Order: sequence, then C-alpha cells, then structure tokens
Amino acid sequence: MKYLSFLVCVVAIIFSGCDSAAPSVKLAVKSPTDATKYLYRNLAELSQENILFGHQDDRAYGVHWWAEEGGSDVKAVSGSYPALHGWDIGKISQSEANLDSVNFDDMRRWIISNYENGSVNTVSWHMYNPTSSGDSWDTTATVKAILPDGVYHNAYVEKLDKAVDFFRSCQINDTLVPIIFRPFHEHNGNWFWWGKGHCIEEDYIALWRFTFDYFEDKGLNNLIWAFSPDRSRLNIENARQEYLYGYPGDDYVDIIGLDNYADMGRENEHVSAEEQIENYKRGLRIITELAREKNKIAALSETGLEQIPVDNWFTKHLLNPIKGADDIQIAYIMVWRNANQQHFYASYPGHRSEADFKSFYQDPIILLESDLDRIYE
Ligand code: BMA
Repeated sequence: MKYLSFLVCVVAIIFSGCDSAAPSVKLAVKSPTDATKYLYRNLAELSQENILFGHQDDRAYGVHWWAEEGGSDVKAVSGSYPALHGWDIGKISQSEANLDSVNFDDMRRWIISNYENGSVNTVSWHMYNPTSSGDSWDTTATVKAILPDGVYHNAYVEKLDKAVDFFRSCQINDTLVPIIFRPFHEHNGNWFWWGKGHCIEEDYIALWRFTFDYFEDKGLNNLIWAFSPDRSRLNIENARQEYLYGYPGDDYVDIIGLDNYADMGRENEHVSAEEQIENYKRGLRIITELAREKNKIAALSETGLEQIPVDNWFTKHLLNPIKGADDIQIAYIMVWRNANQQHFYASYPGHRSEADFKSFYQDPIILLESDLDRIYE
C-alpha cells in the first residue's frame, strides 16, 4: 500500500508538475534534526485526514492512581497510549519535580519511551516568575525586565539553561527526541505574567524571539515551536485578527495552535451548547486558514470540559462538529490532565464518558499511539 501510494505520487509529480496535496512545510529552526523534520512533515500529511489524540501527563498519573509504571487512563479505556503526550516544565529551575509533582527524571524517561513507541511529545512551560519567587500566575511586571538589558535578564537565562539541559537530556542513541515546544501560552489572557496587560505586545514578541534564538544557538534543533492563544479572550467576530496579537512571526512559529475551553460545553447562560459548537468550529476554521496561508500546521493545543459531565462529550463536542469539514484541518487535539476526581479531562475506566470515548477513538479520523506508523521517518 505504501509503495503504491509512493508510485502514485511519483507518477502524479511527473505528469502534473509537483502538485502533491500535502503542504511543503518547513520548520522555523534552520537546521532541524531529521527526526524533527520528518515528524513535522508527517504531522502535516496526517492532518489532511486524521487527528492525533493527546493527553497531558497521561503516563504520570490518573484519576485513581499515581506514578504506576504502565499506567494511563487513556490506555486503560482504549488499550493504547494517546498519540500525543503533553508535559509541563514549570519549576524546572528550582526543584526535582514540576509544579504538578511529576519528577523530571520520570518525565525524561517517559518522553524517551514515547519517542521509542512512535508517539509525540509536547512541552508547555508554566514558568515561575523570574523576578519574584511567585509562580506563572504571579503577574508582577516581568517581561521587560528579563529581556537583554533588563535587570533580571541573567535570572531568565539561568532558567533557559535549565530547560536546555533538560531538552538535551531527552535523547537516545545520540538523537535528540523531537519536541513540540509551547512556551508562553494563552498570552492573550491576563492570568500569566507574560499575558496581556502585564507587558506590551512588542516585549512579548521580543521575549519569544530571544528565547527561540537562544535555544537555537544552544543546538536545540529538535524543537517544533507552537503558538497558542486562548479562545476565551478572542472576540469570535474578529478572531482572525485578534488571534495574531503577539504573533512572533512566521520565522519563529511552526504550529498555529489554539487553547479552547470556552466553547466546549460548559454551562453558560449566555451561550447555548449549539452556539458553542458553532464557535468551536469557527475558531478551528480560523487557525486552519492561517496555517494554510503560512504553510504551517494547526492544532487544538489544549481543550476539555472538566469532569466531562456530558455522556457523549467526546463525540458531540469534540469530534462530530469537525468531522468531514474541508475547512478544518488540525494535526492534534490535546485534553488537559487527569489530576484527581475533581480536576480531570480524559475518560477513565468506570467514568460515564467511557462508552462515548470508545466511539471517539474508534472513529478512523482519531489516532492513538497504536495507530501511528513511523512518524519520525
Ligand atoms: C492548570 C491546572 C493546575 C496545574 C496547571 C499546570 O490548568 O491543571 O492544577 O498546576 O495547569 O499544569
């Protein structure tokens, strides 16, 4: 089958001039490693028909368990790990474990193991505030102060160096594990110190670019850079323009992401479930369109409905609205973490969403780890 499609491609190229349907995507880093390049291309290719399903901290803990080797709520329901694994390196510079208590040594082991299993890793960074001892929600004015020439610049660079060490240590057989890196997320909201209202747009962009260049200089040619504004702070009527607030530029971004919890079925007296579904589609249409124009990949970088109080949430809110839509093409969807019985977003054995999650992942569009085939080649 593979050879057949290869032949068809070669013949198509000979007869039509190079008109493959897959976008000819190119990464922002100048010298990406082969594995990173192939991953990005394969995601672009796969996104034409499929969506990788992802889950934050999937292997680290679940609703009723903690750090059991082989554990995964997604796997317990479906038989497979998710196709994409989200991690967070908040606290990397100050502790053995991240802010959600995942030990960095374990995280590294799981990141490498996912790579060996042929699934994908993405890393966000709830970065502690470099100018105070506070966390990422401590909105003490910071961004300007950590840019070159800022008084806290060195403190910032020290944090970056810790992240560089961590990313470098995620390697096997001299190959750095490719990672979709998603720093400074939801920056159009005002809840993080890098958010709107706590710095000017120009400084946000300067911070992103400085960080990109710094990591590239340190040889991190395994990073795929994901930009991810939050839907709740986009006026849907003007969302395309507002989405680009803080956009660091096509040379600094690979993934046109969106975090969306706002349109996902949460009770809202002002917006019905049906309107939310419409808005969900509109948001994804916008990032699809932008990704196509920019020759990049779109993704629903974070989503979910806490506690999944709707039996058919996975099909009704997540999958069905985008099934068969030509104007929506996203490489992956990632739901947030299963921290405990109050704070969880993925199905687990015995939960009311279990049967519906089965229909969701059994849909040919949705890919889990076991559906992926040589994504790094
Ligand atoms: C938030 C919540 C917090 C968590 C943080 C970073 O959305 O899940 O409990 O500490 O993300 O992962």
